[in-house]
Amino acid sequence: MKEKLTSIRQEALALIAQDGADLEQIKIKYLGKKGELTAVLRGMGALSAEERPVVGQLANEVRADIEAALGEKAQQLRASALEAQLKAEKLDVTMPGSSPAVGHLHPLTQVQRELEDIFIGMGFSIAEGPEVELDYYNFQALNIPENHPARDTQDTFYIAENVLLRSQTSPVQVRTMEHQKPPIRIISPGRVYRSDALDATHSPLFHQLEGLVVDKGITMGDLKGTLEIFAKKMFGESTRIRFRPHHFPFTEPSAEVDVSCYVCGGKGCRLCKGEGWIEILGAGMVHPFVLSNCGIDPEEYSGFAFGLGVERIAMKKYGIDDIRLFYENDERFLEQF
Ligand code: 2NM
Repeated sequence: MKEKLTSIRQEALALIAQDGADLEQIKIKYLGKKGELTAVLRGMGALSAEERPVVGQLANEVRADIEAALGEKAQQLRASALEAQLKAEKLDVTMPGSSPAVGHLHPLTQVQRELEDIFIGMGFSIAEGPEVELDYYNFQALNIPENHPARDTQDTFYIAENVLLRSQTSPVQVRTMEHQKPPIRIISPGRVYRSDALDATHSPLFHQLEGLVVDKGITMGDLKGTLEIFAKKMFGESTRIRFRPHHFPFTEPSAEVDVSCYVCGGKGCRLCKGEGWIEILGAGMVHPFVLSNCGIDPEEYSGFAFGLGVERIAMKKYGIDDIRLFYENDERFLEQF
């Protein structure tokens, strides 16, 4: 029986020592109710009175040894499992992080803000108004009566007979003159609409920035000086401007205004198509009819106004040849600005 007990111990300890030993299974096999050690103890009744305590003690030692080995092995397994887990979850805090993608303003918004900042710096305030306008404010008050040819070049979208999408931001200027006494010094940036087919240079929705100054004694000299400062701030200090006679129904006299080419300085290049000049805005002295339509006495006050297209300026500034790129929201285009 002693030999049996020693061989049980040897066998059990060898099994426990093996890699991947199933400890629960080993415990049942040797120490369980139907286990091998229990079977030996049950057979002790057949022993003599002298042998019984000796075998009993050995059996207890074997049980204690097996339990101790099981406990130790279980401890080892837990430790190596923890080590493996820590290794797998190791975090290297010195690794470079992945920075979140940060967006930015749309190029048209950037250019509009740049324009606004220049005029705010010259004492202008920003005025806003509705995009859905009355025929009166978009045309009639601006000296464009029904059947005037300017209604063709500024054809827009009608909501009702006398309600339309504004074709320019001038109605904002009219509304301002109606309720504000001179001196007036405002710019009106915003969306405008024309019934034009979309192509590389036209869009049925685009953005304008118009300016208006009304006070006593305002002259064409004030207009030229203001636009010259604007051109230098926008296109560089060496920029010159040039007025070409033109016609607008709401200004008299009227002009188209060019800036000297900021790429070639006026010699002629690809950007200015060999001209040396780039057309950027329209301007003029506010027509006396427009002033009196708005309740301002043209005998007492005079004013100048100008208007420019934000897309046009942005296209020149960035060398973009297709206006549609601004509206497609293709990130490969937008991320370049
Ligand atoms: C332009 C060109 C010339 C203009 C005129 C007015 C108003 F309301 F005062 F009459 N606002 N804007 C104007 C003048 C706009 O855009 C090319």
